[in-house]
Amino acid sequence: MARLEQNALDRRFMAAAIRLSRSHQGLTGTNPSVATLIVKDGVIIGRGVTAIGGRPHAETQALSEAGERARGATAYVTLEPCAHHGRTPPCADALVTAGITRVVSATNDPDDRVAGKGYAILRAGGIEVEECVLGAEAADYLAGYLIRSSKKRPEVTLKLALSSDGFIGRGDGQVVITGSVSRSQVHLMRAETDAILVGIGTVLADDPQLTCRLPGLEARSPVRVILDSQLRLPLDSALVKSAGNVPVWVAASAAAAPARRQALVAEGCRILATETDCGATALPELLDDLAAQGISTLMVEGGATVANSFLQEGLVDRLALFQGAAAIGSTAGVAVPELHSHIARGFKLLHDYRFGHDQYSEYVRSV
Ligand code: AOF
Ligand code: ZN
Repeated sequence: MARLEQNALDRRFMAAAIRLSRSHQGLTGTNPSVATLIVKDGVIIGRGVTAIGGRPHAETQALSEAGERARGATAYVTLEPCAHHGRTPPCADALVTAGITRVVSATNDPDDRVAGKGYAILRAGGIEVEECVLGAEAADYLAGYLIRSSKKRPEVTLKLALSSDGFIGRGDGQVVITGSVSRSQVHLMRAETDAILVGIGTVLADDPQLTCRLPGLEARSPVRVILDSQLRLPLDSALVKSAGNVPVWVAASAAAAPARRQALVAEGCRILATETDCGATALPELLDDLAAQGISTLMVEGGATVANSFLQEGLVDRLALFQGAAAIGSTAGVAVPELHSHIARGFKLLHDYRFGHDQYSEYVRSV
C-alpha cells in the first residue's frame, strides 16, 4: 500500500480508537482509559477499552475478541502498551504472542514501569512500531493521566458561564446565563471528570448539587470538593444531604470549629486540611492531596474568587467557556478579572462550538 494511503488509514483507525477510549473516561480510577483496535485487511476484528476500575487493559480484551485472527494483524493503541506485570502479564508481550505484526501508537506512557519499555518489547518481538500517530489528539484525552504523572496534580478545567458582555453572574441575585444544551453539556463533563470543585460562596448562594443528572449517567457523578476554610457548609444543604451517595470532600482550615467538623463527618463528608500560614486553602497542596487520592481530572465550577485564584496561581490547564446570548450590564455584573489576560498570555483555542444559542469555546494551556 502506498505510504500516503497507509498514513491516512492509520489516522482514521486511530481516530476511531480515541473515540472508543472516551467511553470509559472517568471510570478507570487512576488508570487512564485507553483503547485498542485490531485491524486486518482493513476490517476491525477486535476492540478493547480499559475496563471500569482500570483492569483488564484494553489490549487484552481486543486480542481476546480477535482470537487466532490476530496473527498478522495491526493493533492501534492510544497509549504505549504496558511492560509491567500486574494482574495479567504485560500487554506488549501479549501483542507479540498473539502474532501482531504492526503496532500503531498515539502516545508514550510516562509511567516508569513502561516508558519506552513497552515499545522495546514489541520491537524485540519483531513487531513494526509506528509512534505518535494523532499524538496531540490522544494526549488531549489522556491529559488527566499525563498531567497527574508529570506534575503530581490533577488536570484542572475551569468551567465558566459568561453573559454576552463577559460576566459570570449578578452581584445582586441569581441569573440564568446559558441554555439547556449547554447545561446538558456541563452534566456530560461532570460525568467524565473525577472531581468538581466550588467555593463555599457558591454553595451558600445557590445550594447546588453538582451531580450529573443526565438520564442513565446519574451514577457517574464526580467527587464534590468544597473550599470552605471555616466549615460554613450548611448541614441541610443539598450537598451534605447527598453526601452518603456522592462523596463530599471539604477543604478546611485545621483551626475550623471541631464541633462543625464532627457534624459534617457524621453526615458522611470528608475533611481535607490544606492551608496556607494565614489560614486560606493552599491550592497546590490541595491539588497534590487530590492527586494522591486518585483524582486525575478536576473541574472548577465557581465562583469568581475561586476562578481568579486558580488562574493567578497558574493552576488552570483547560478553560471551558459557555457564553450566553443575554447581557448582564456592568453595574450588576460579576467579572473574573484575570480571565482575558490569561487567555491572551497562555492559552490556545482548541474547540469552538455552538450549543443552542450559546457559544462554547475550549482553550488549553499553550505554555
Ligand atoms: C495498557 N493498557 O488499557 C492501560 C494501561 O495498575 P495496573 O497494573 O493496571 O497498571 C496501571 C498502568 O498501566 C498505568 O499507570 C499505565 O501505565 C498503564 N495503563 N496500559 O497497556 C491499558 N490502561
Ligand atoms: Zn497493559
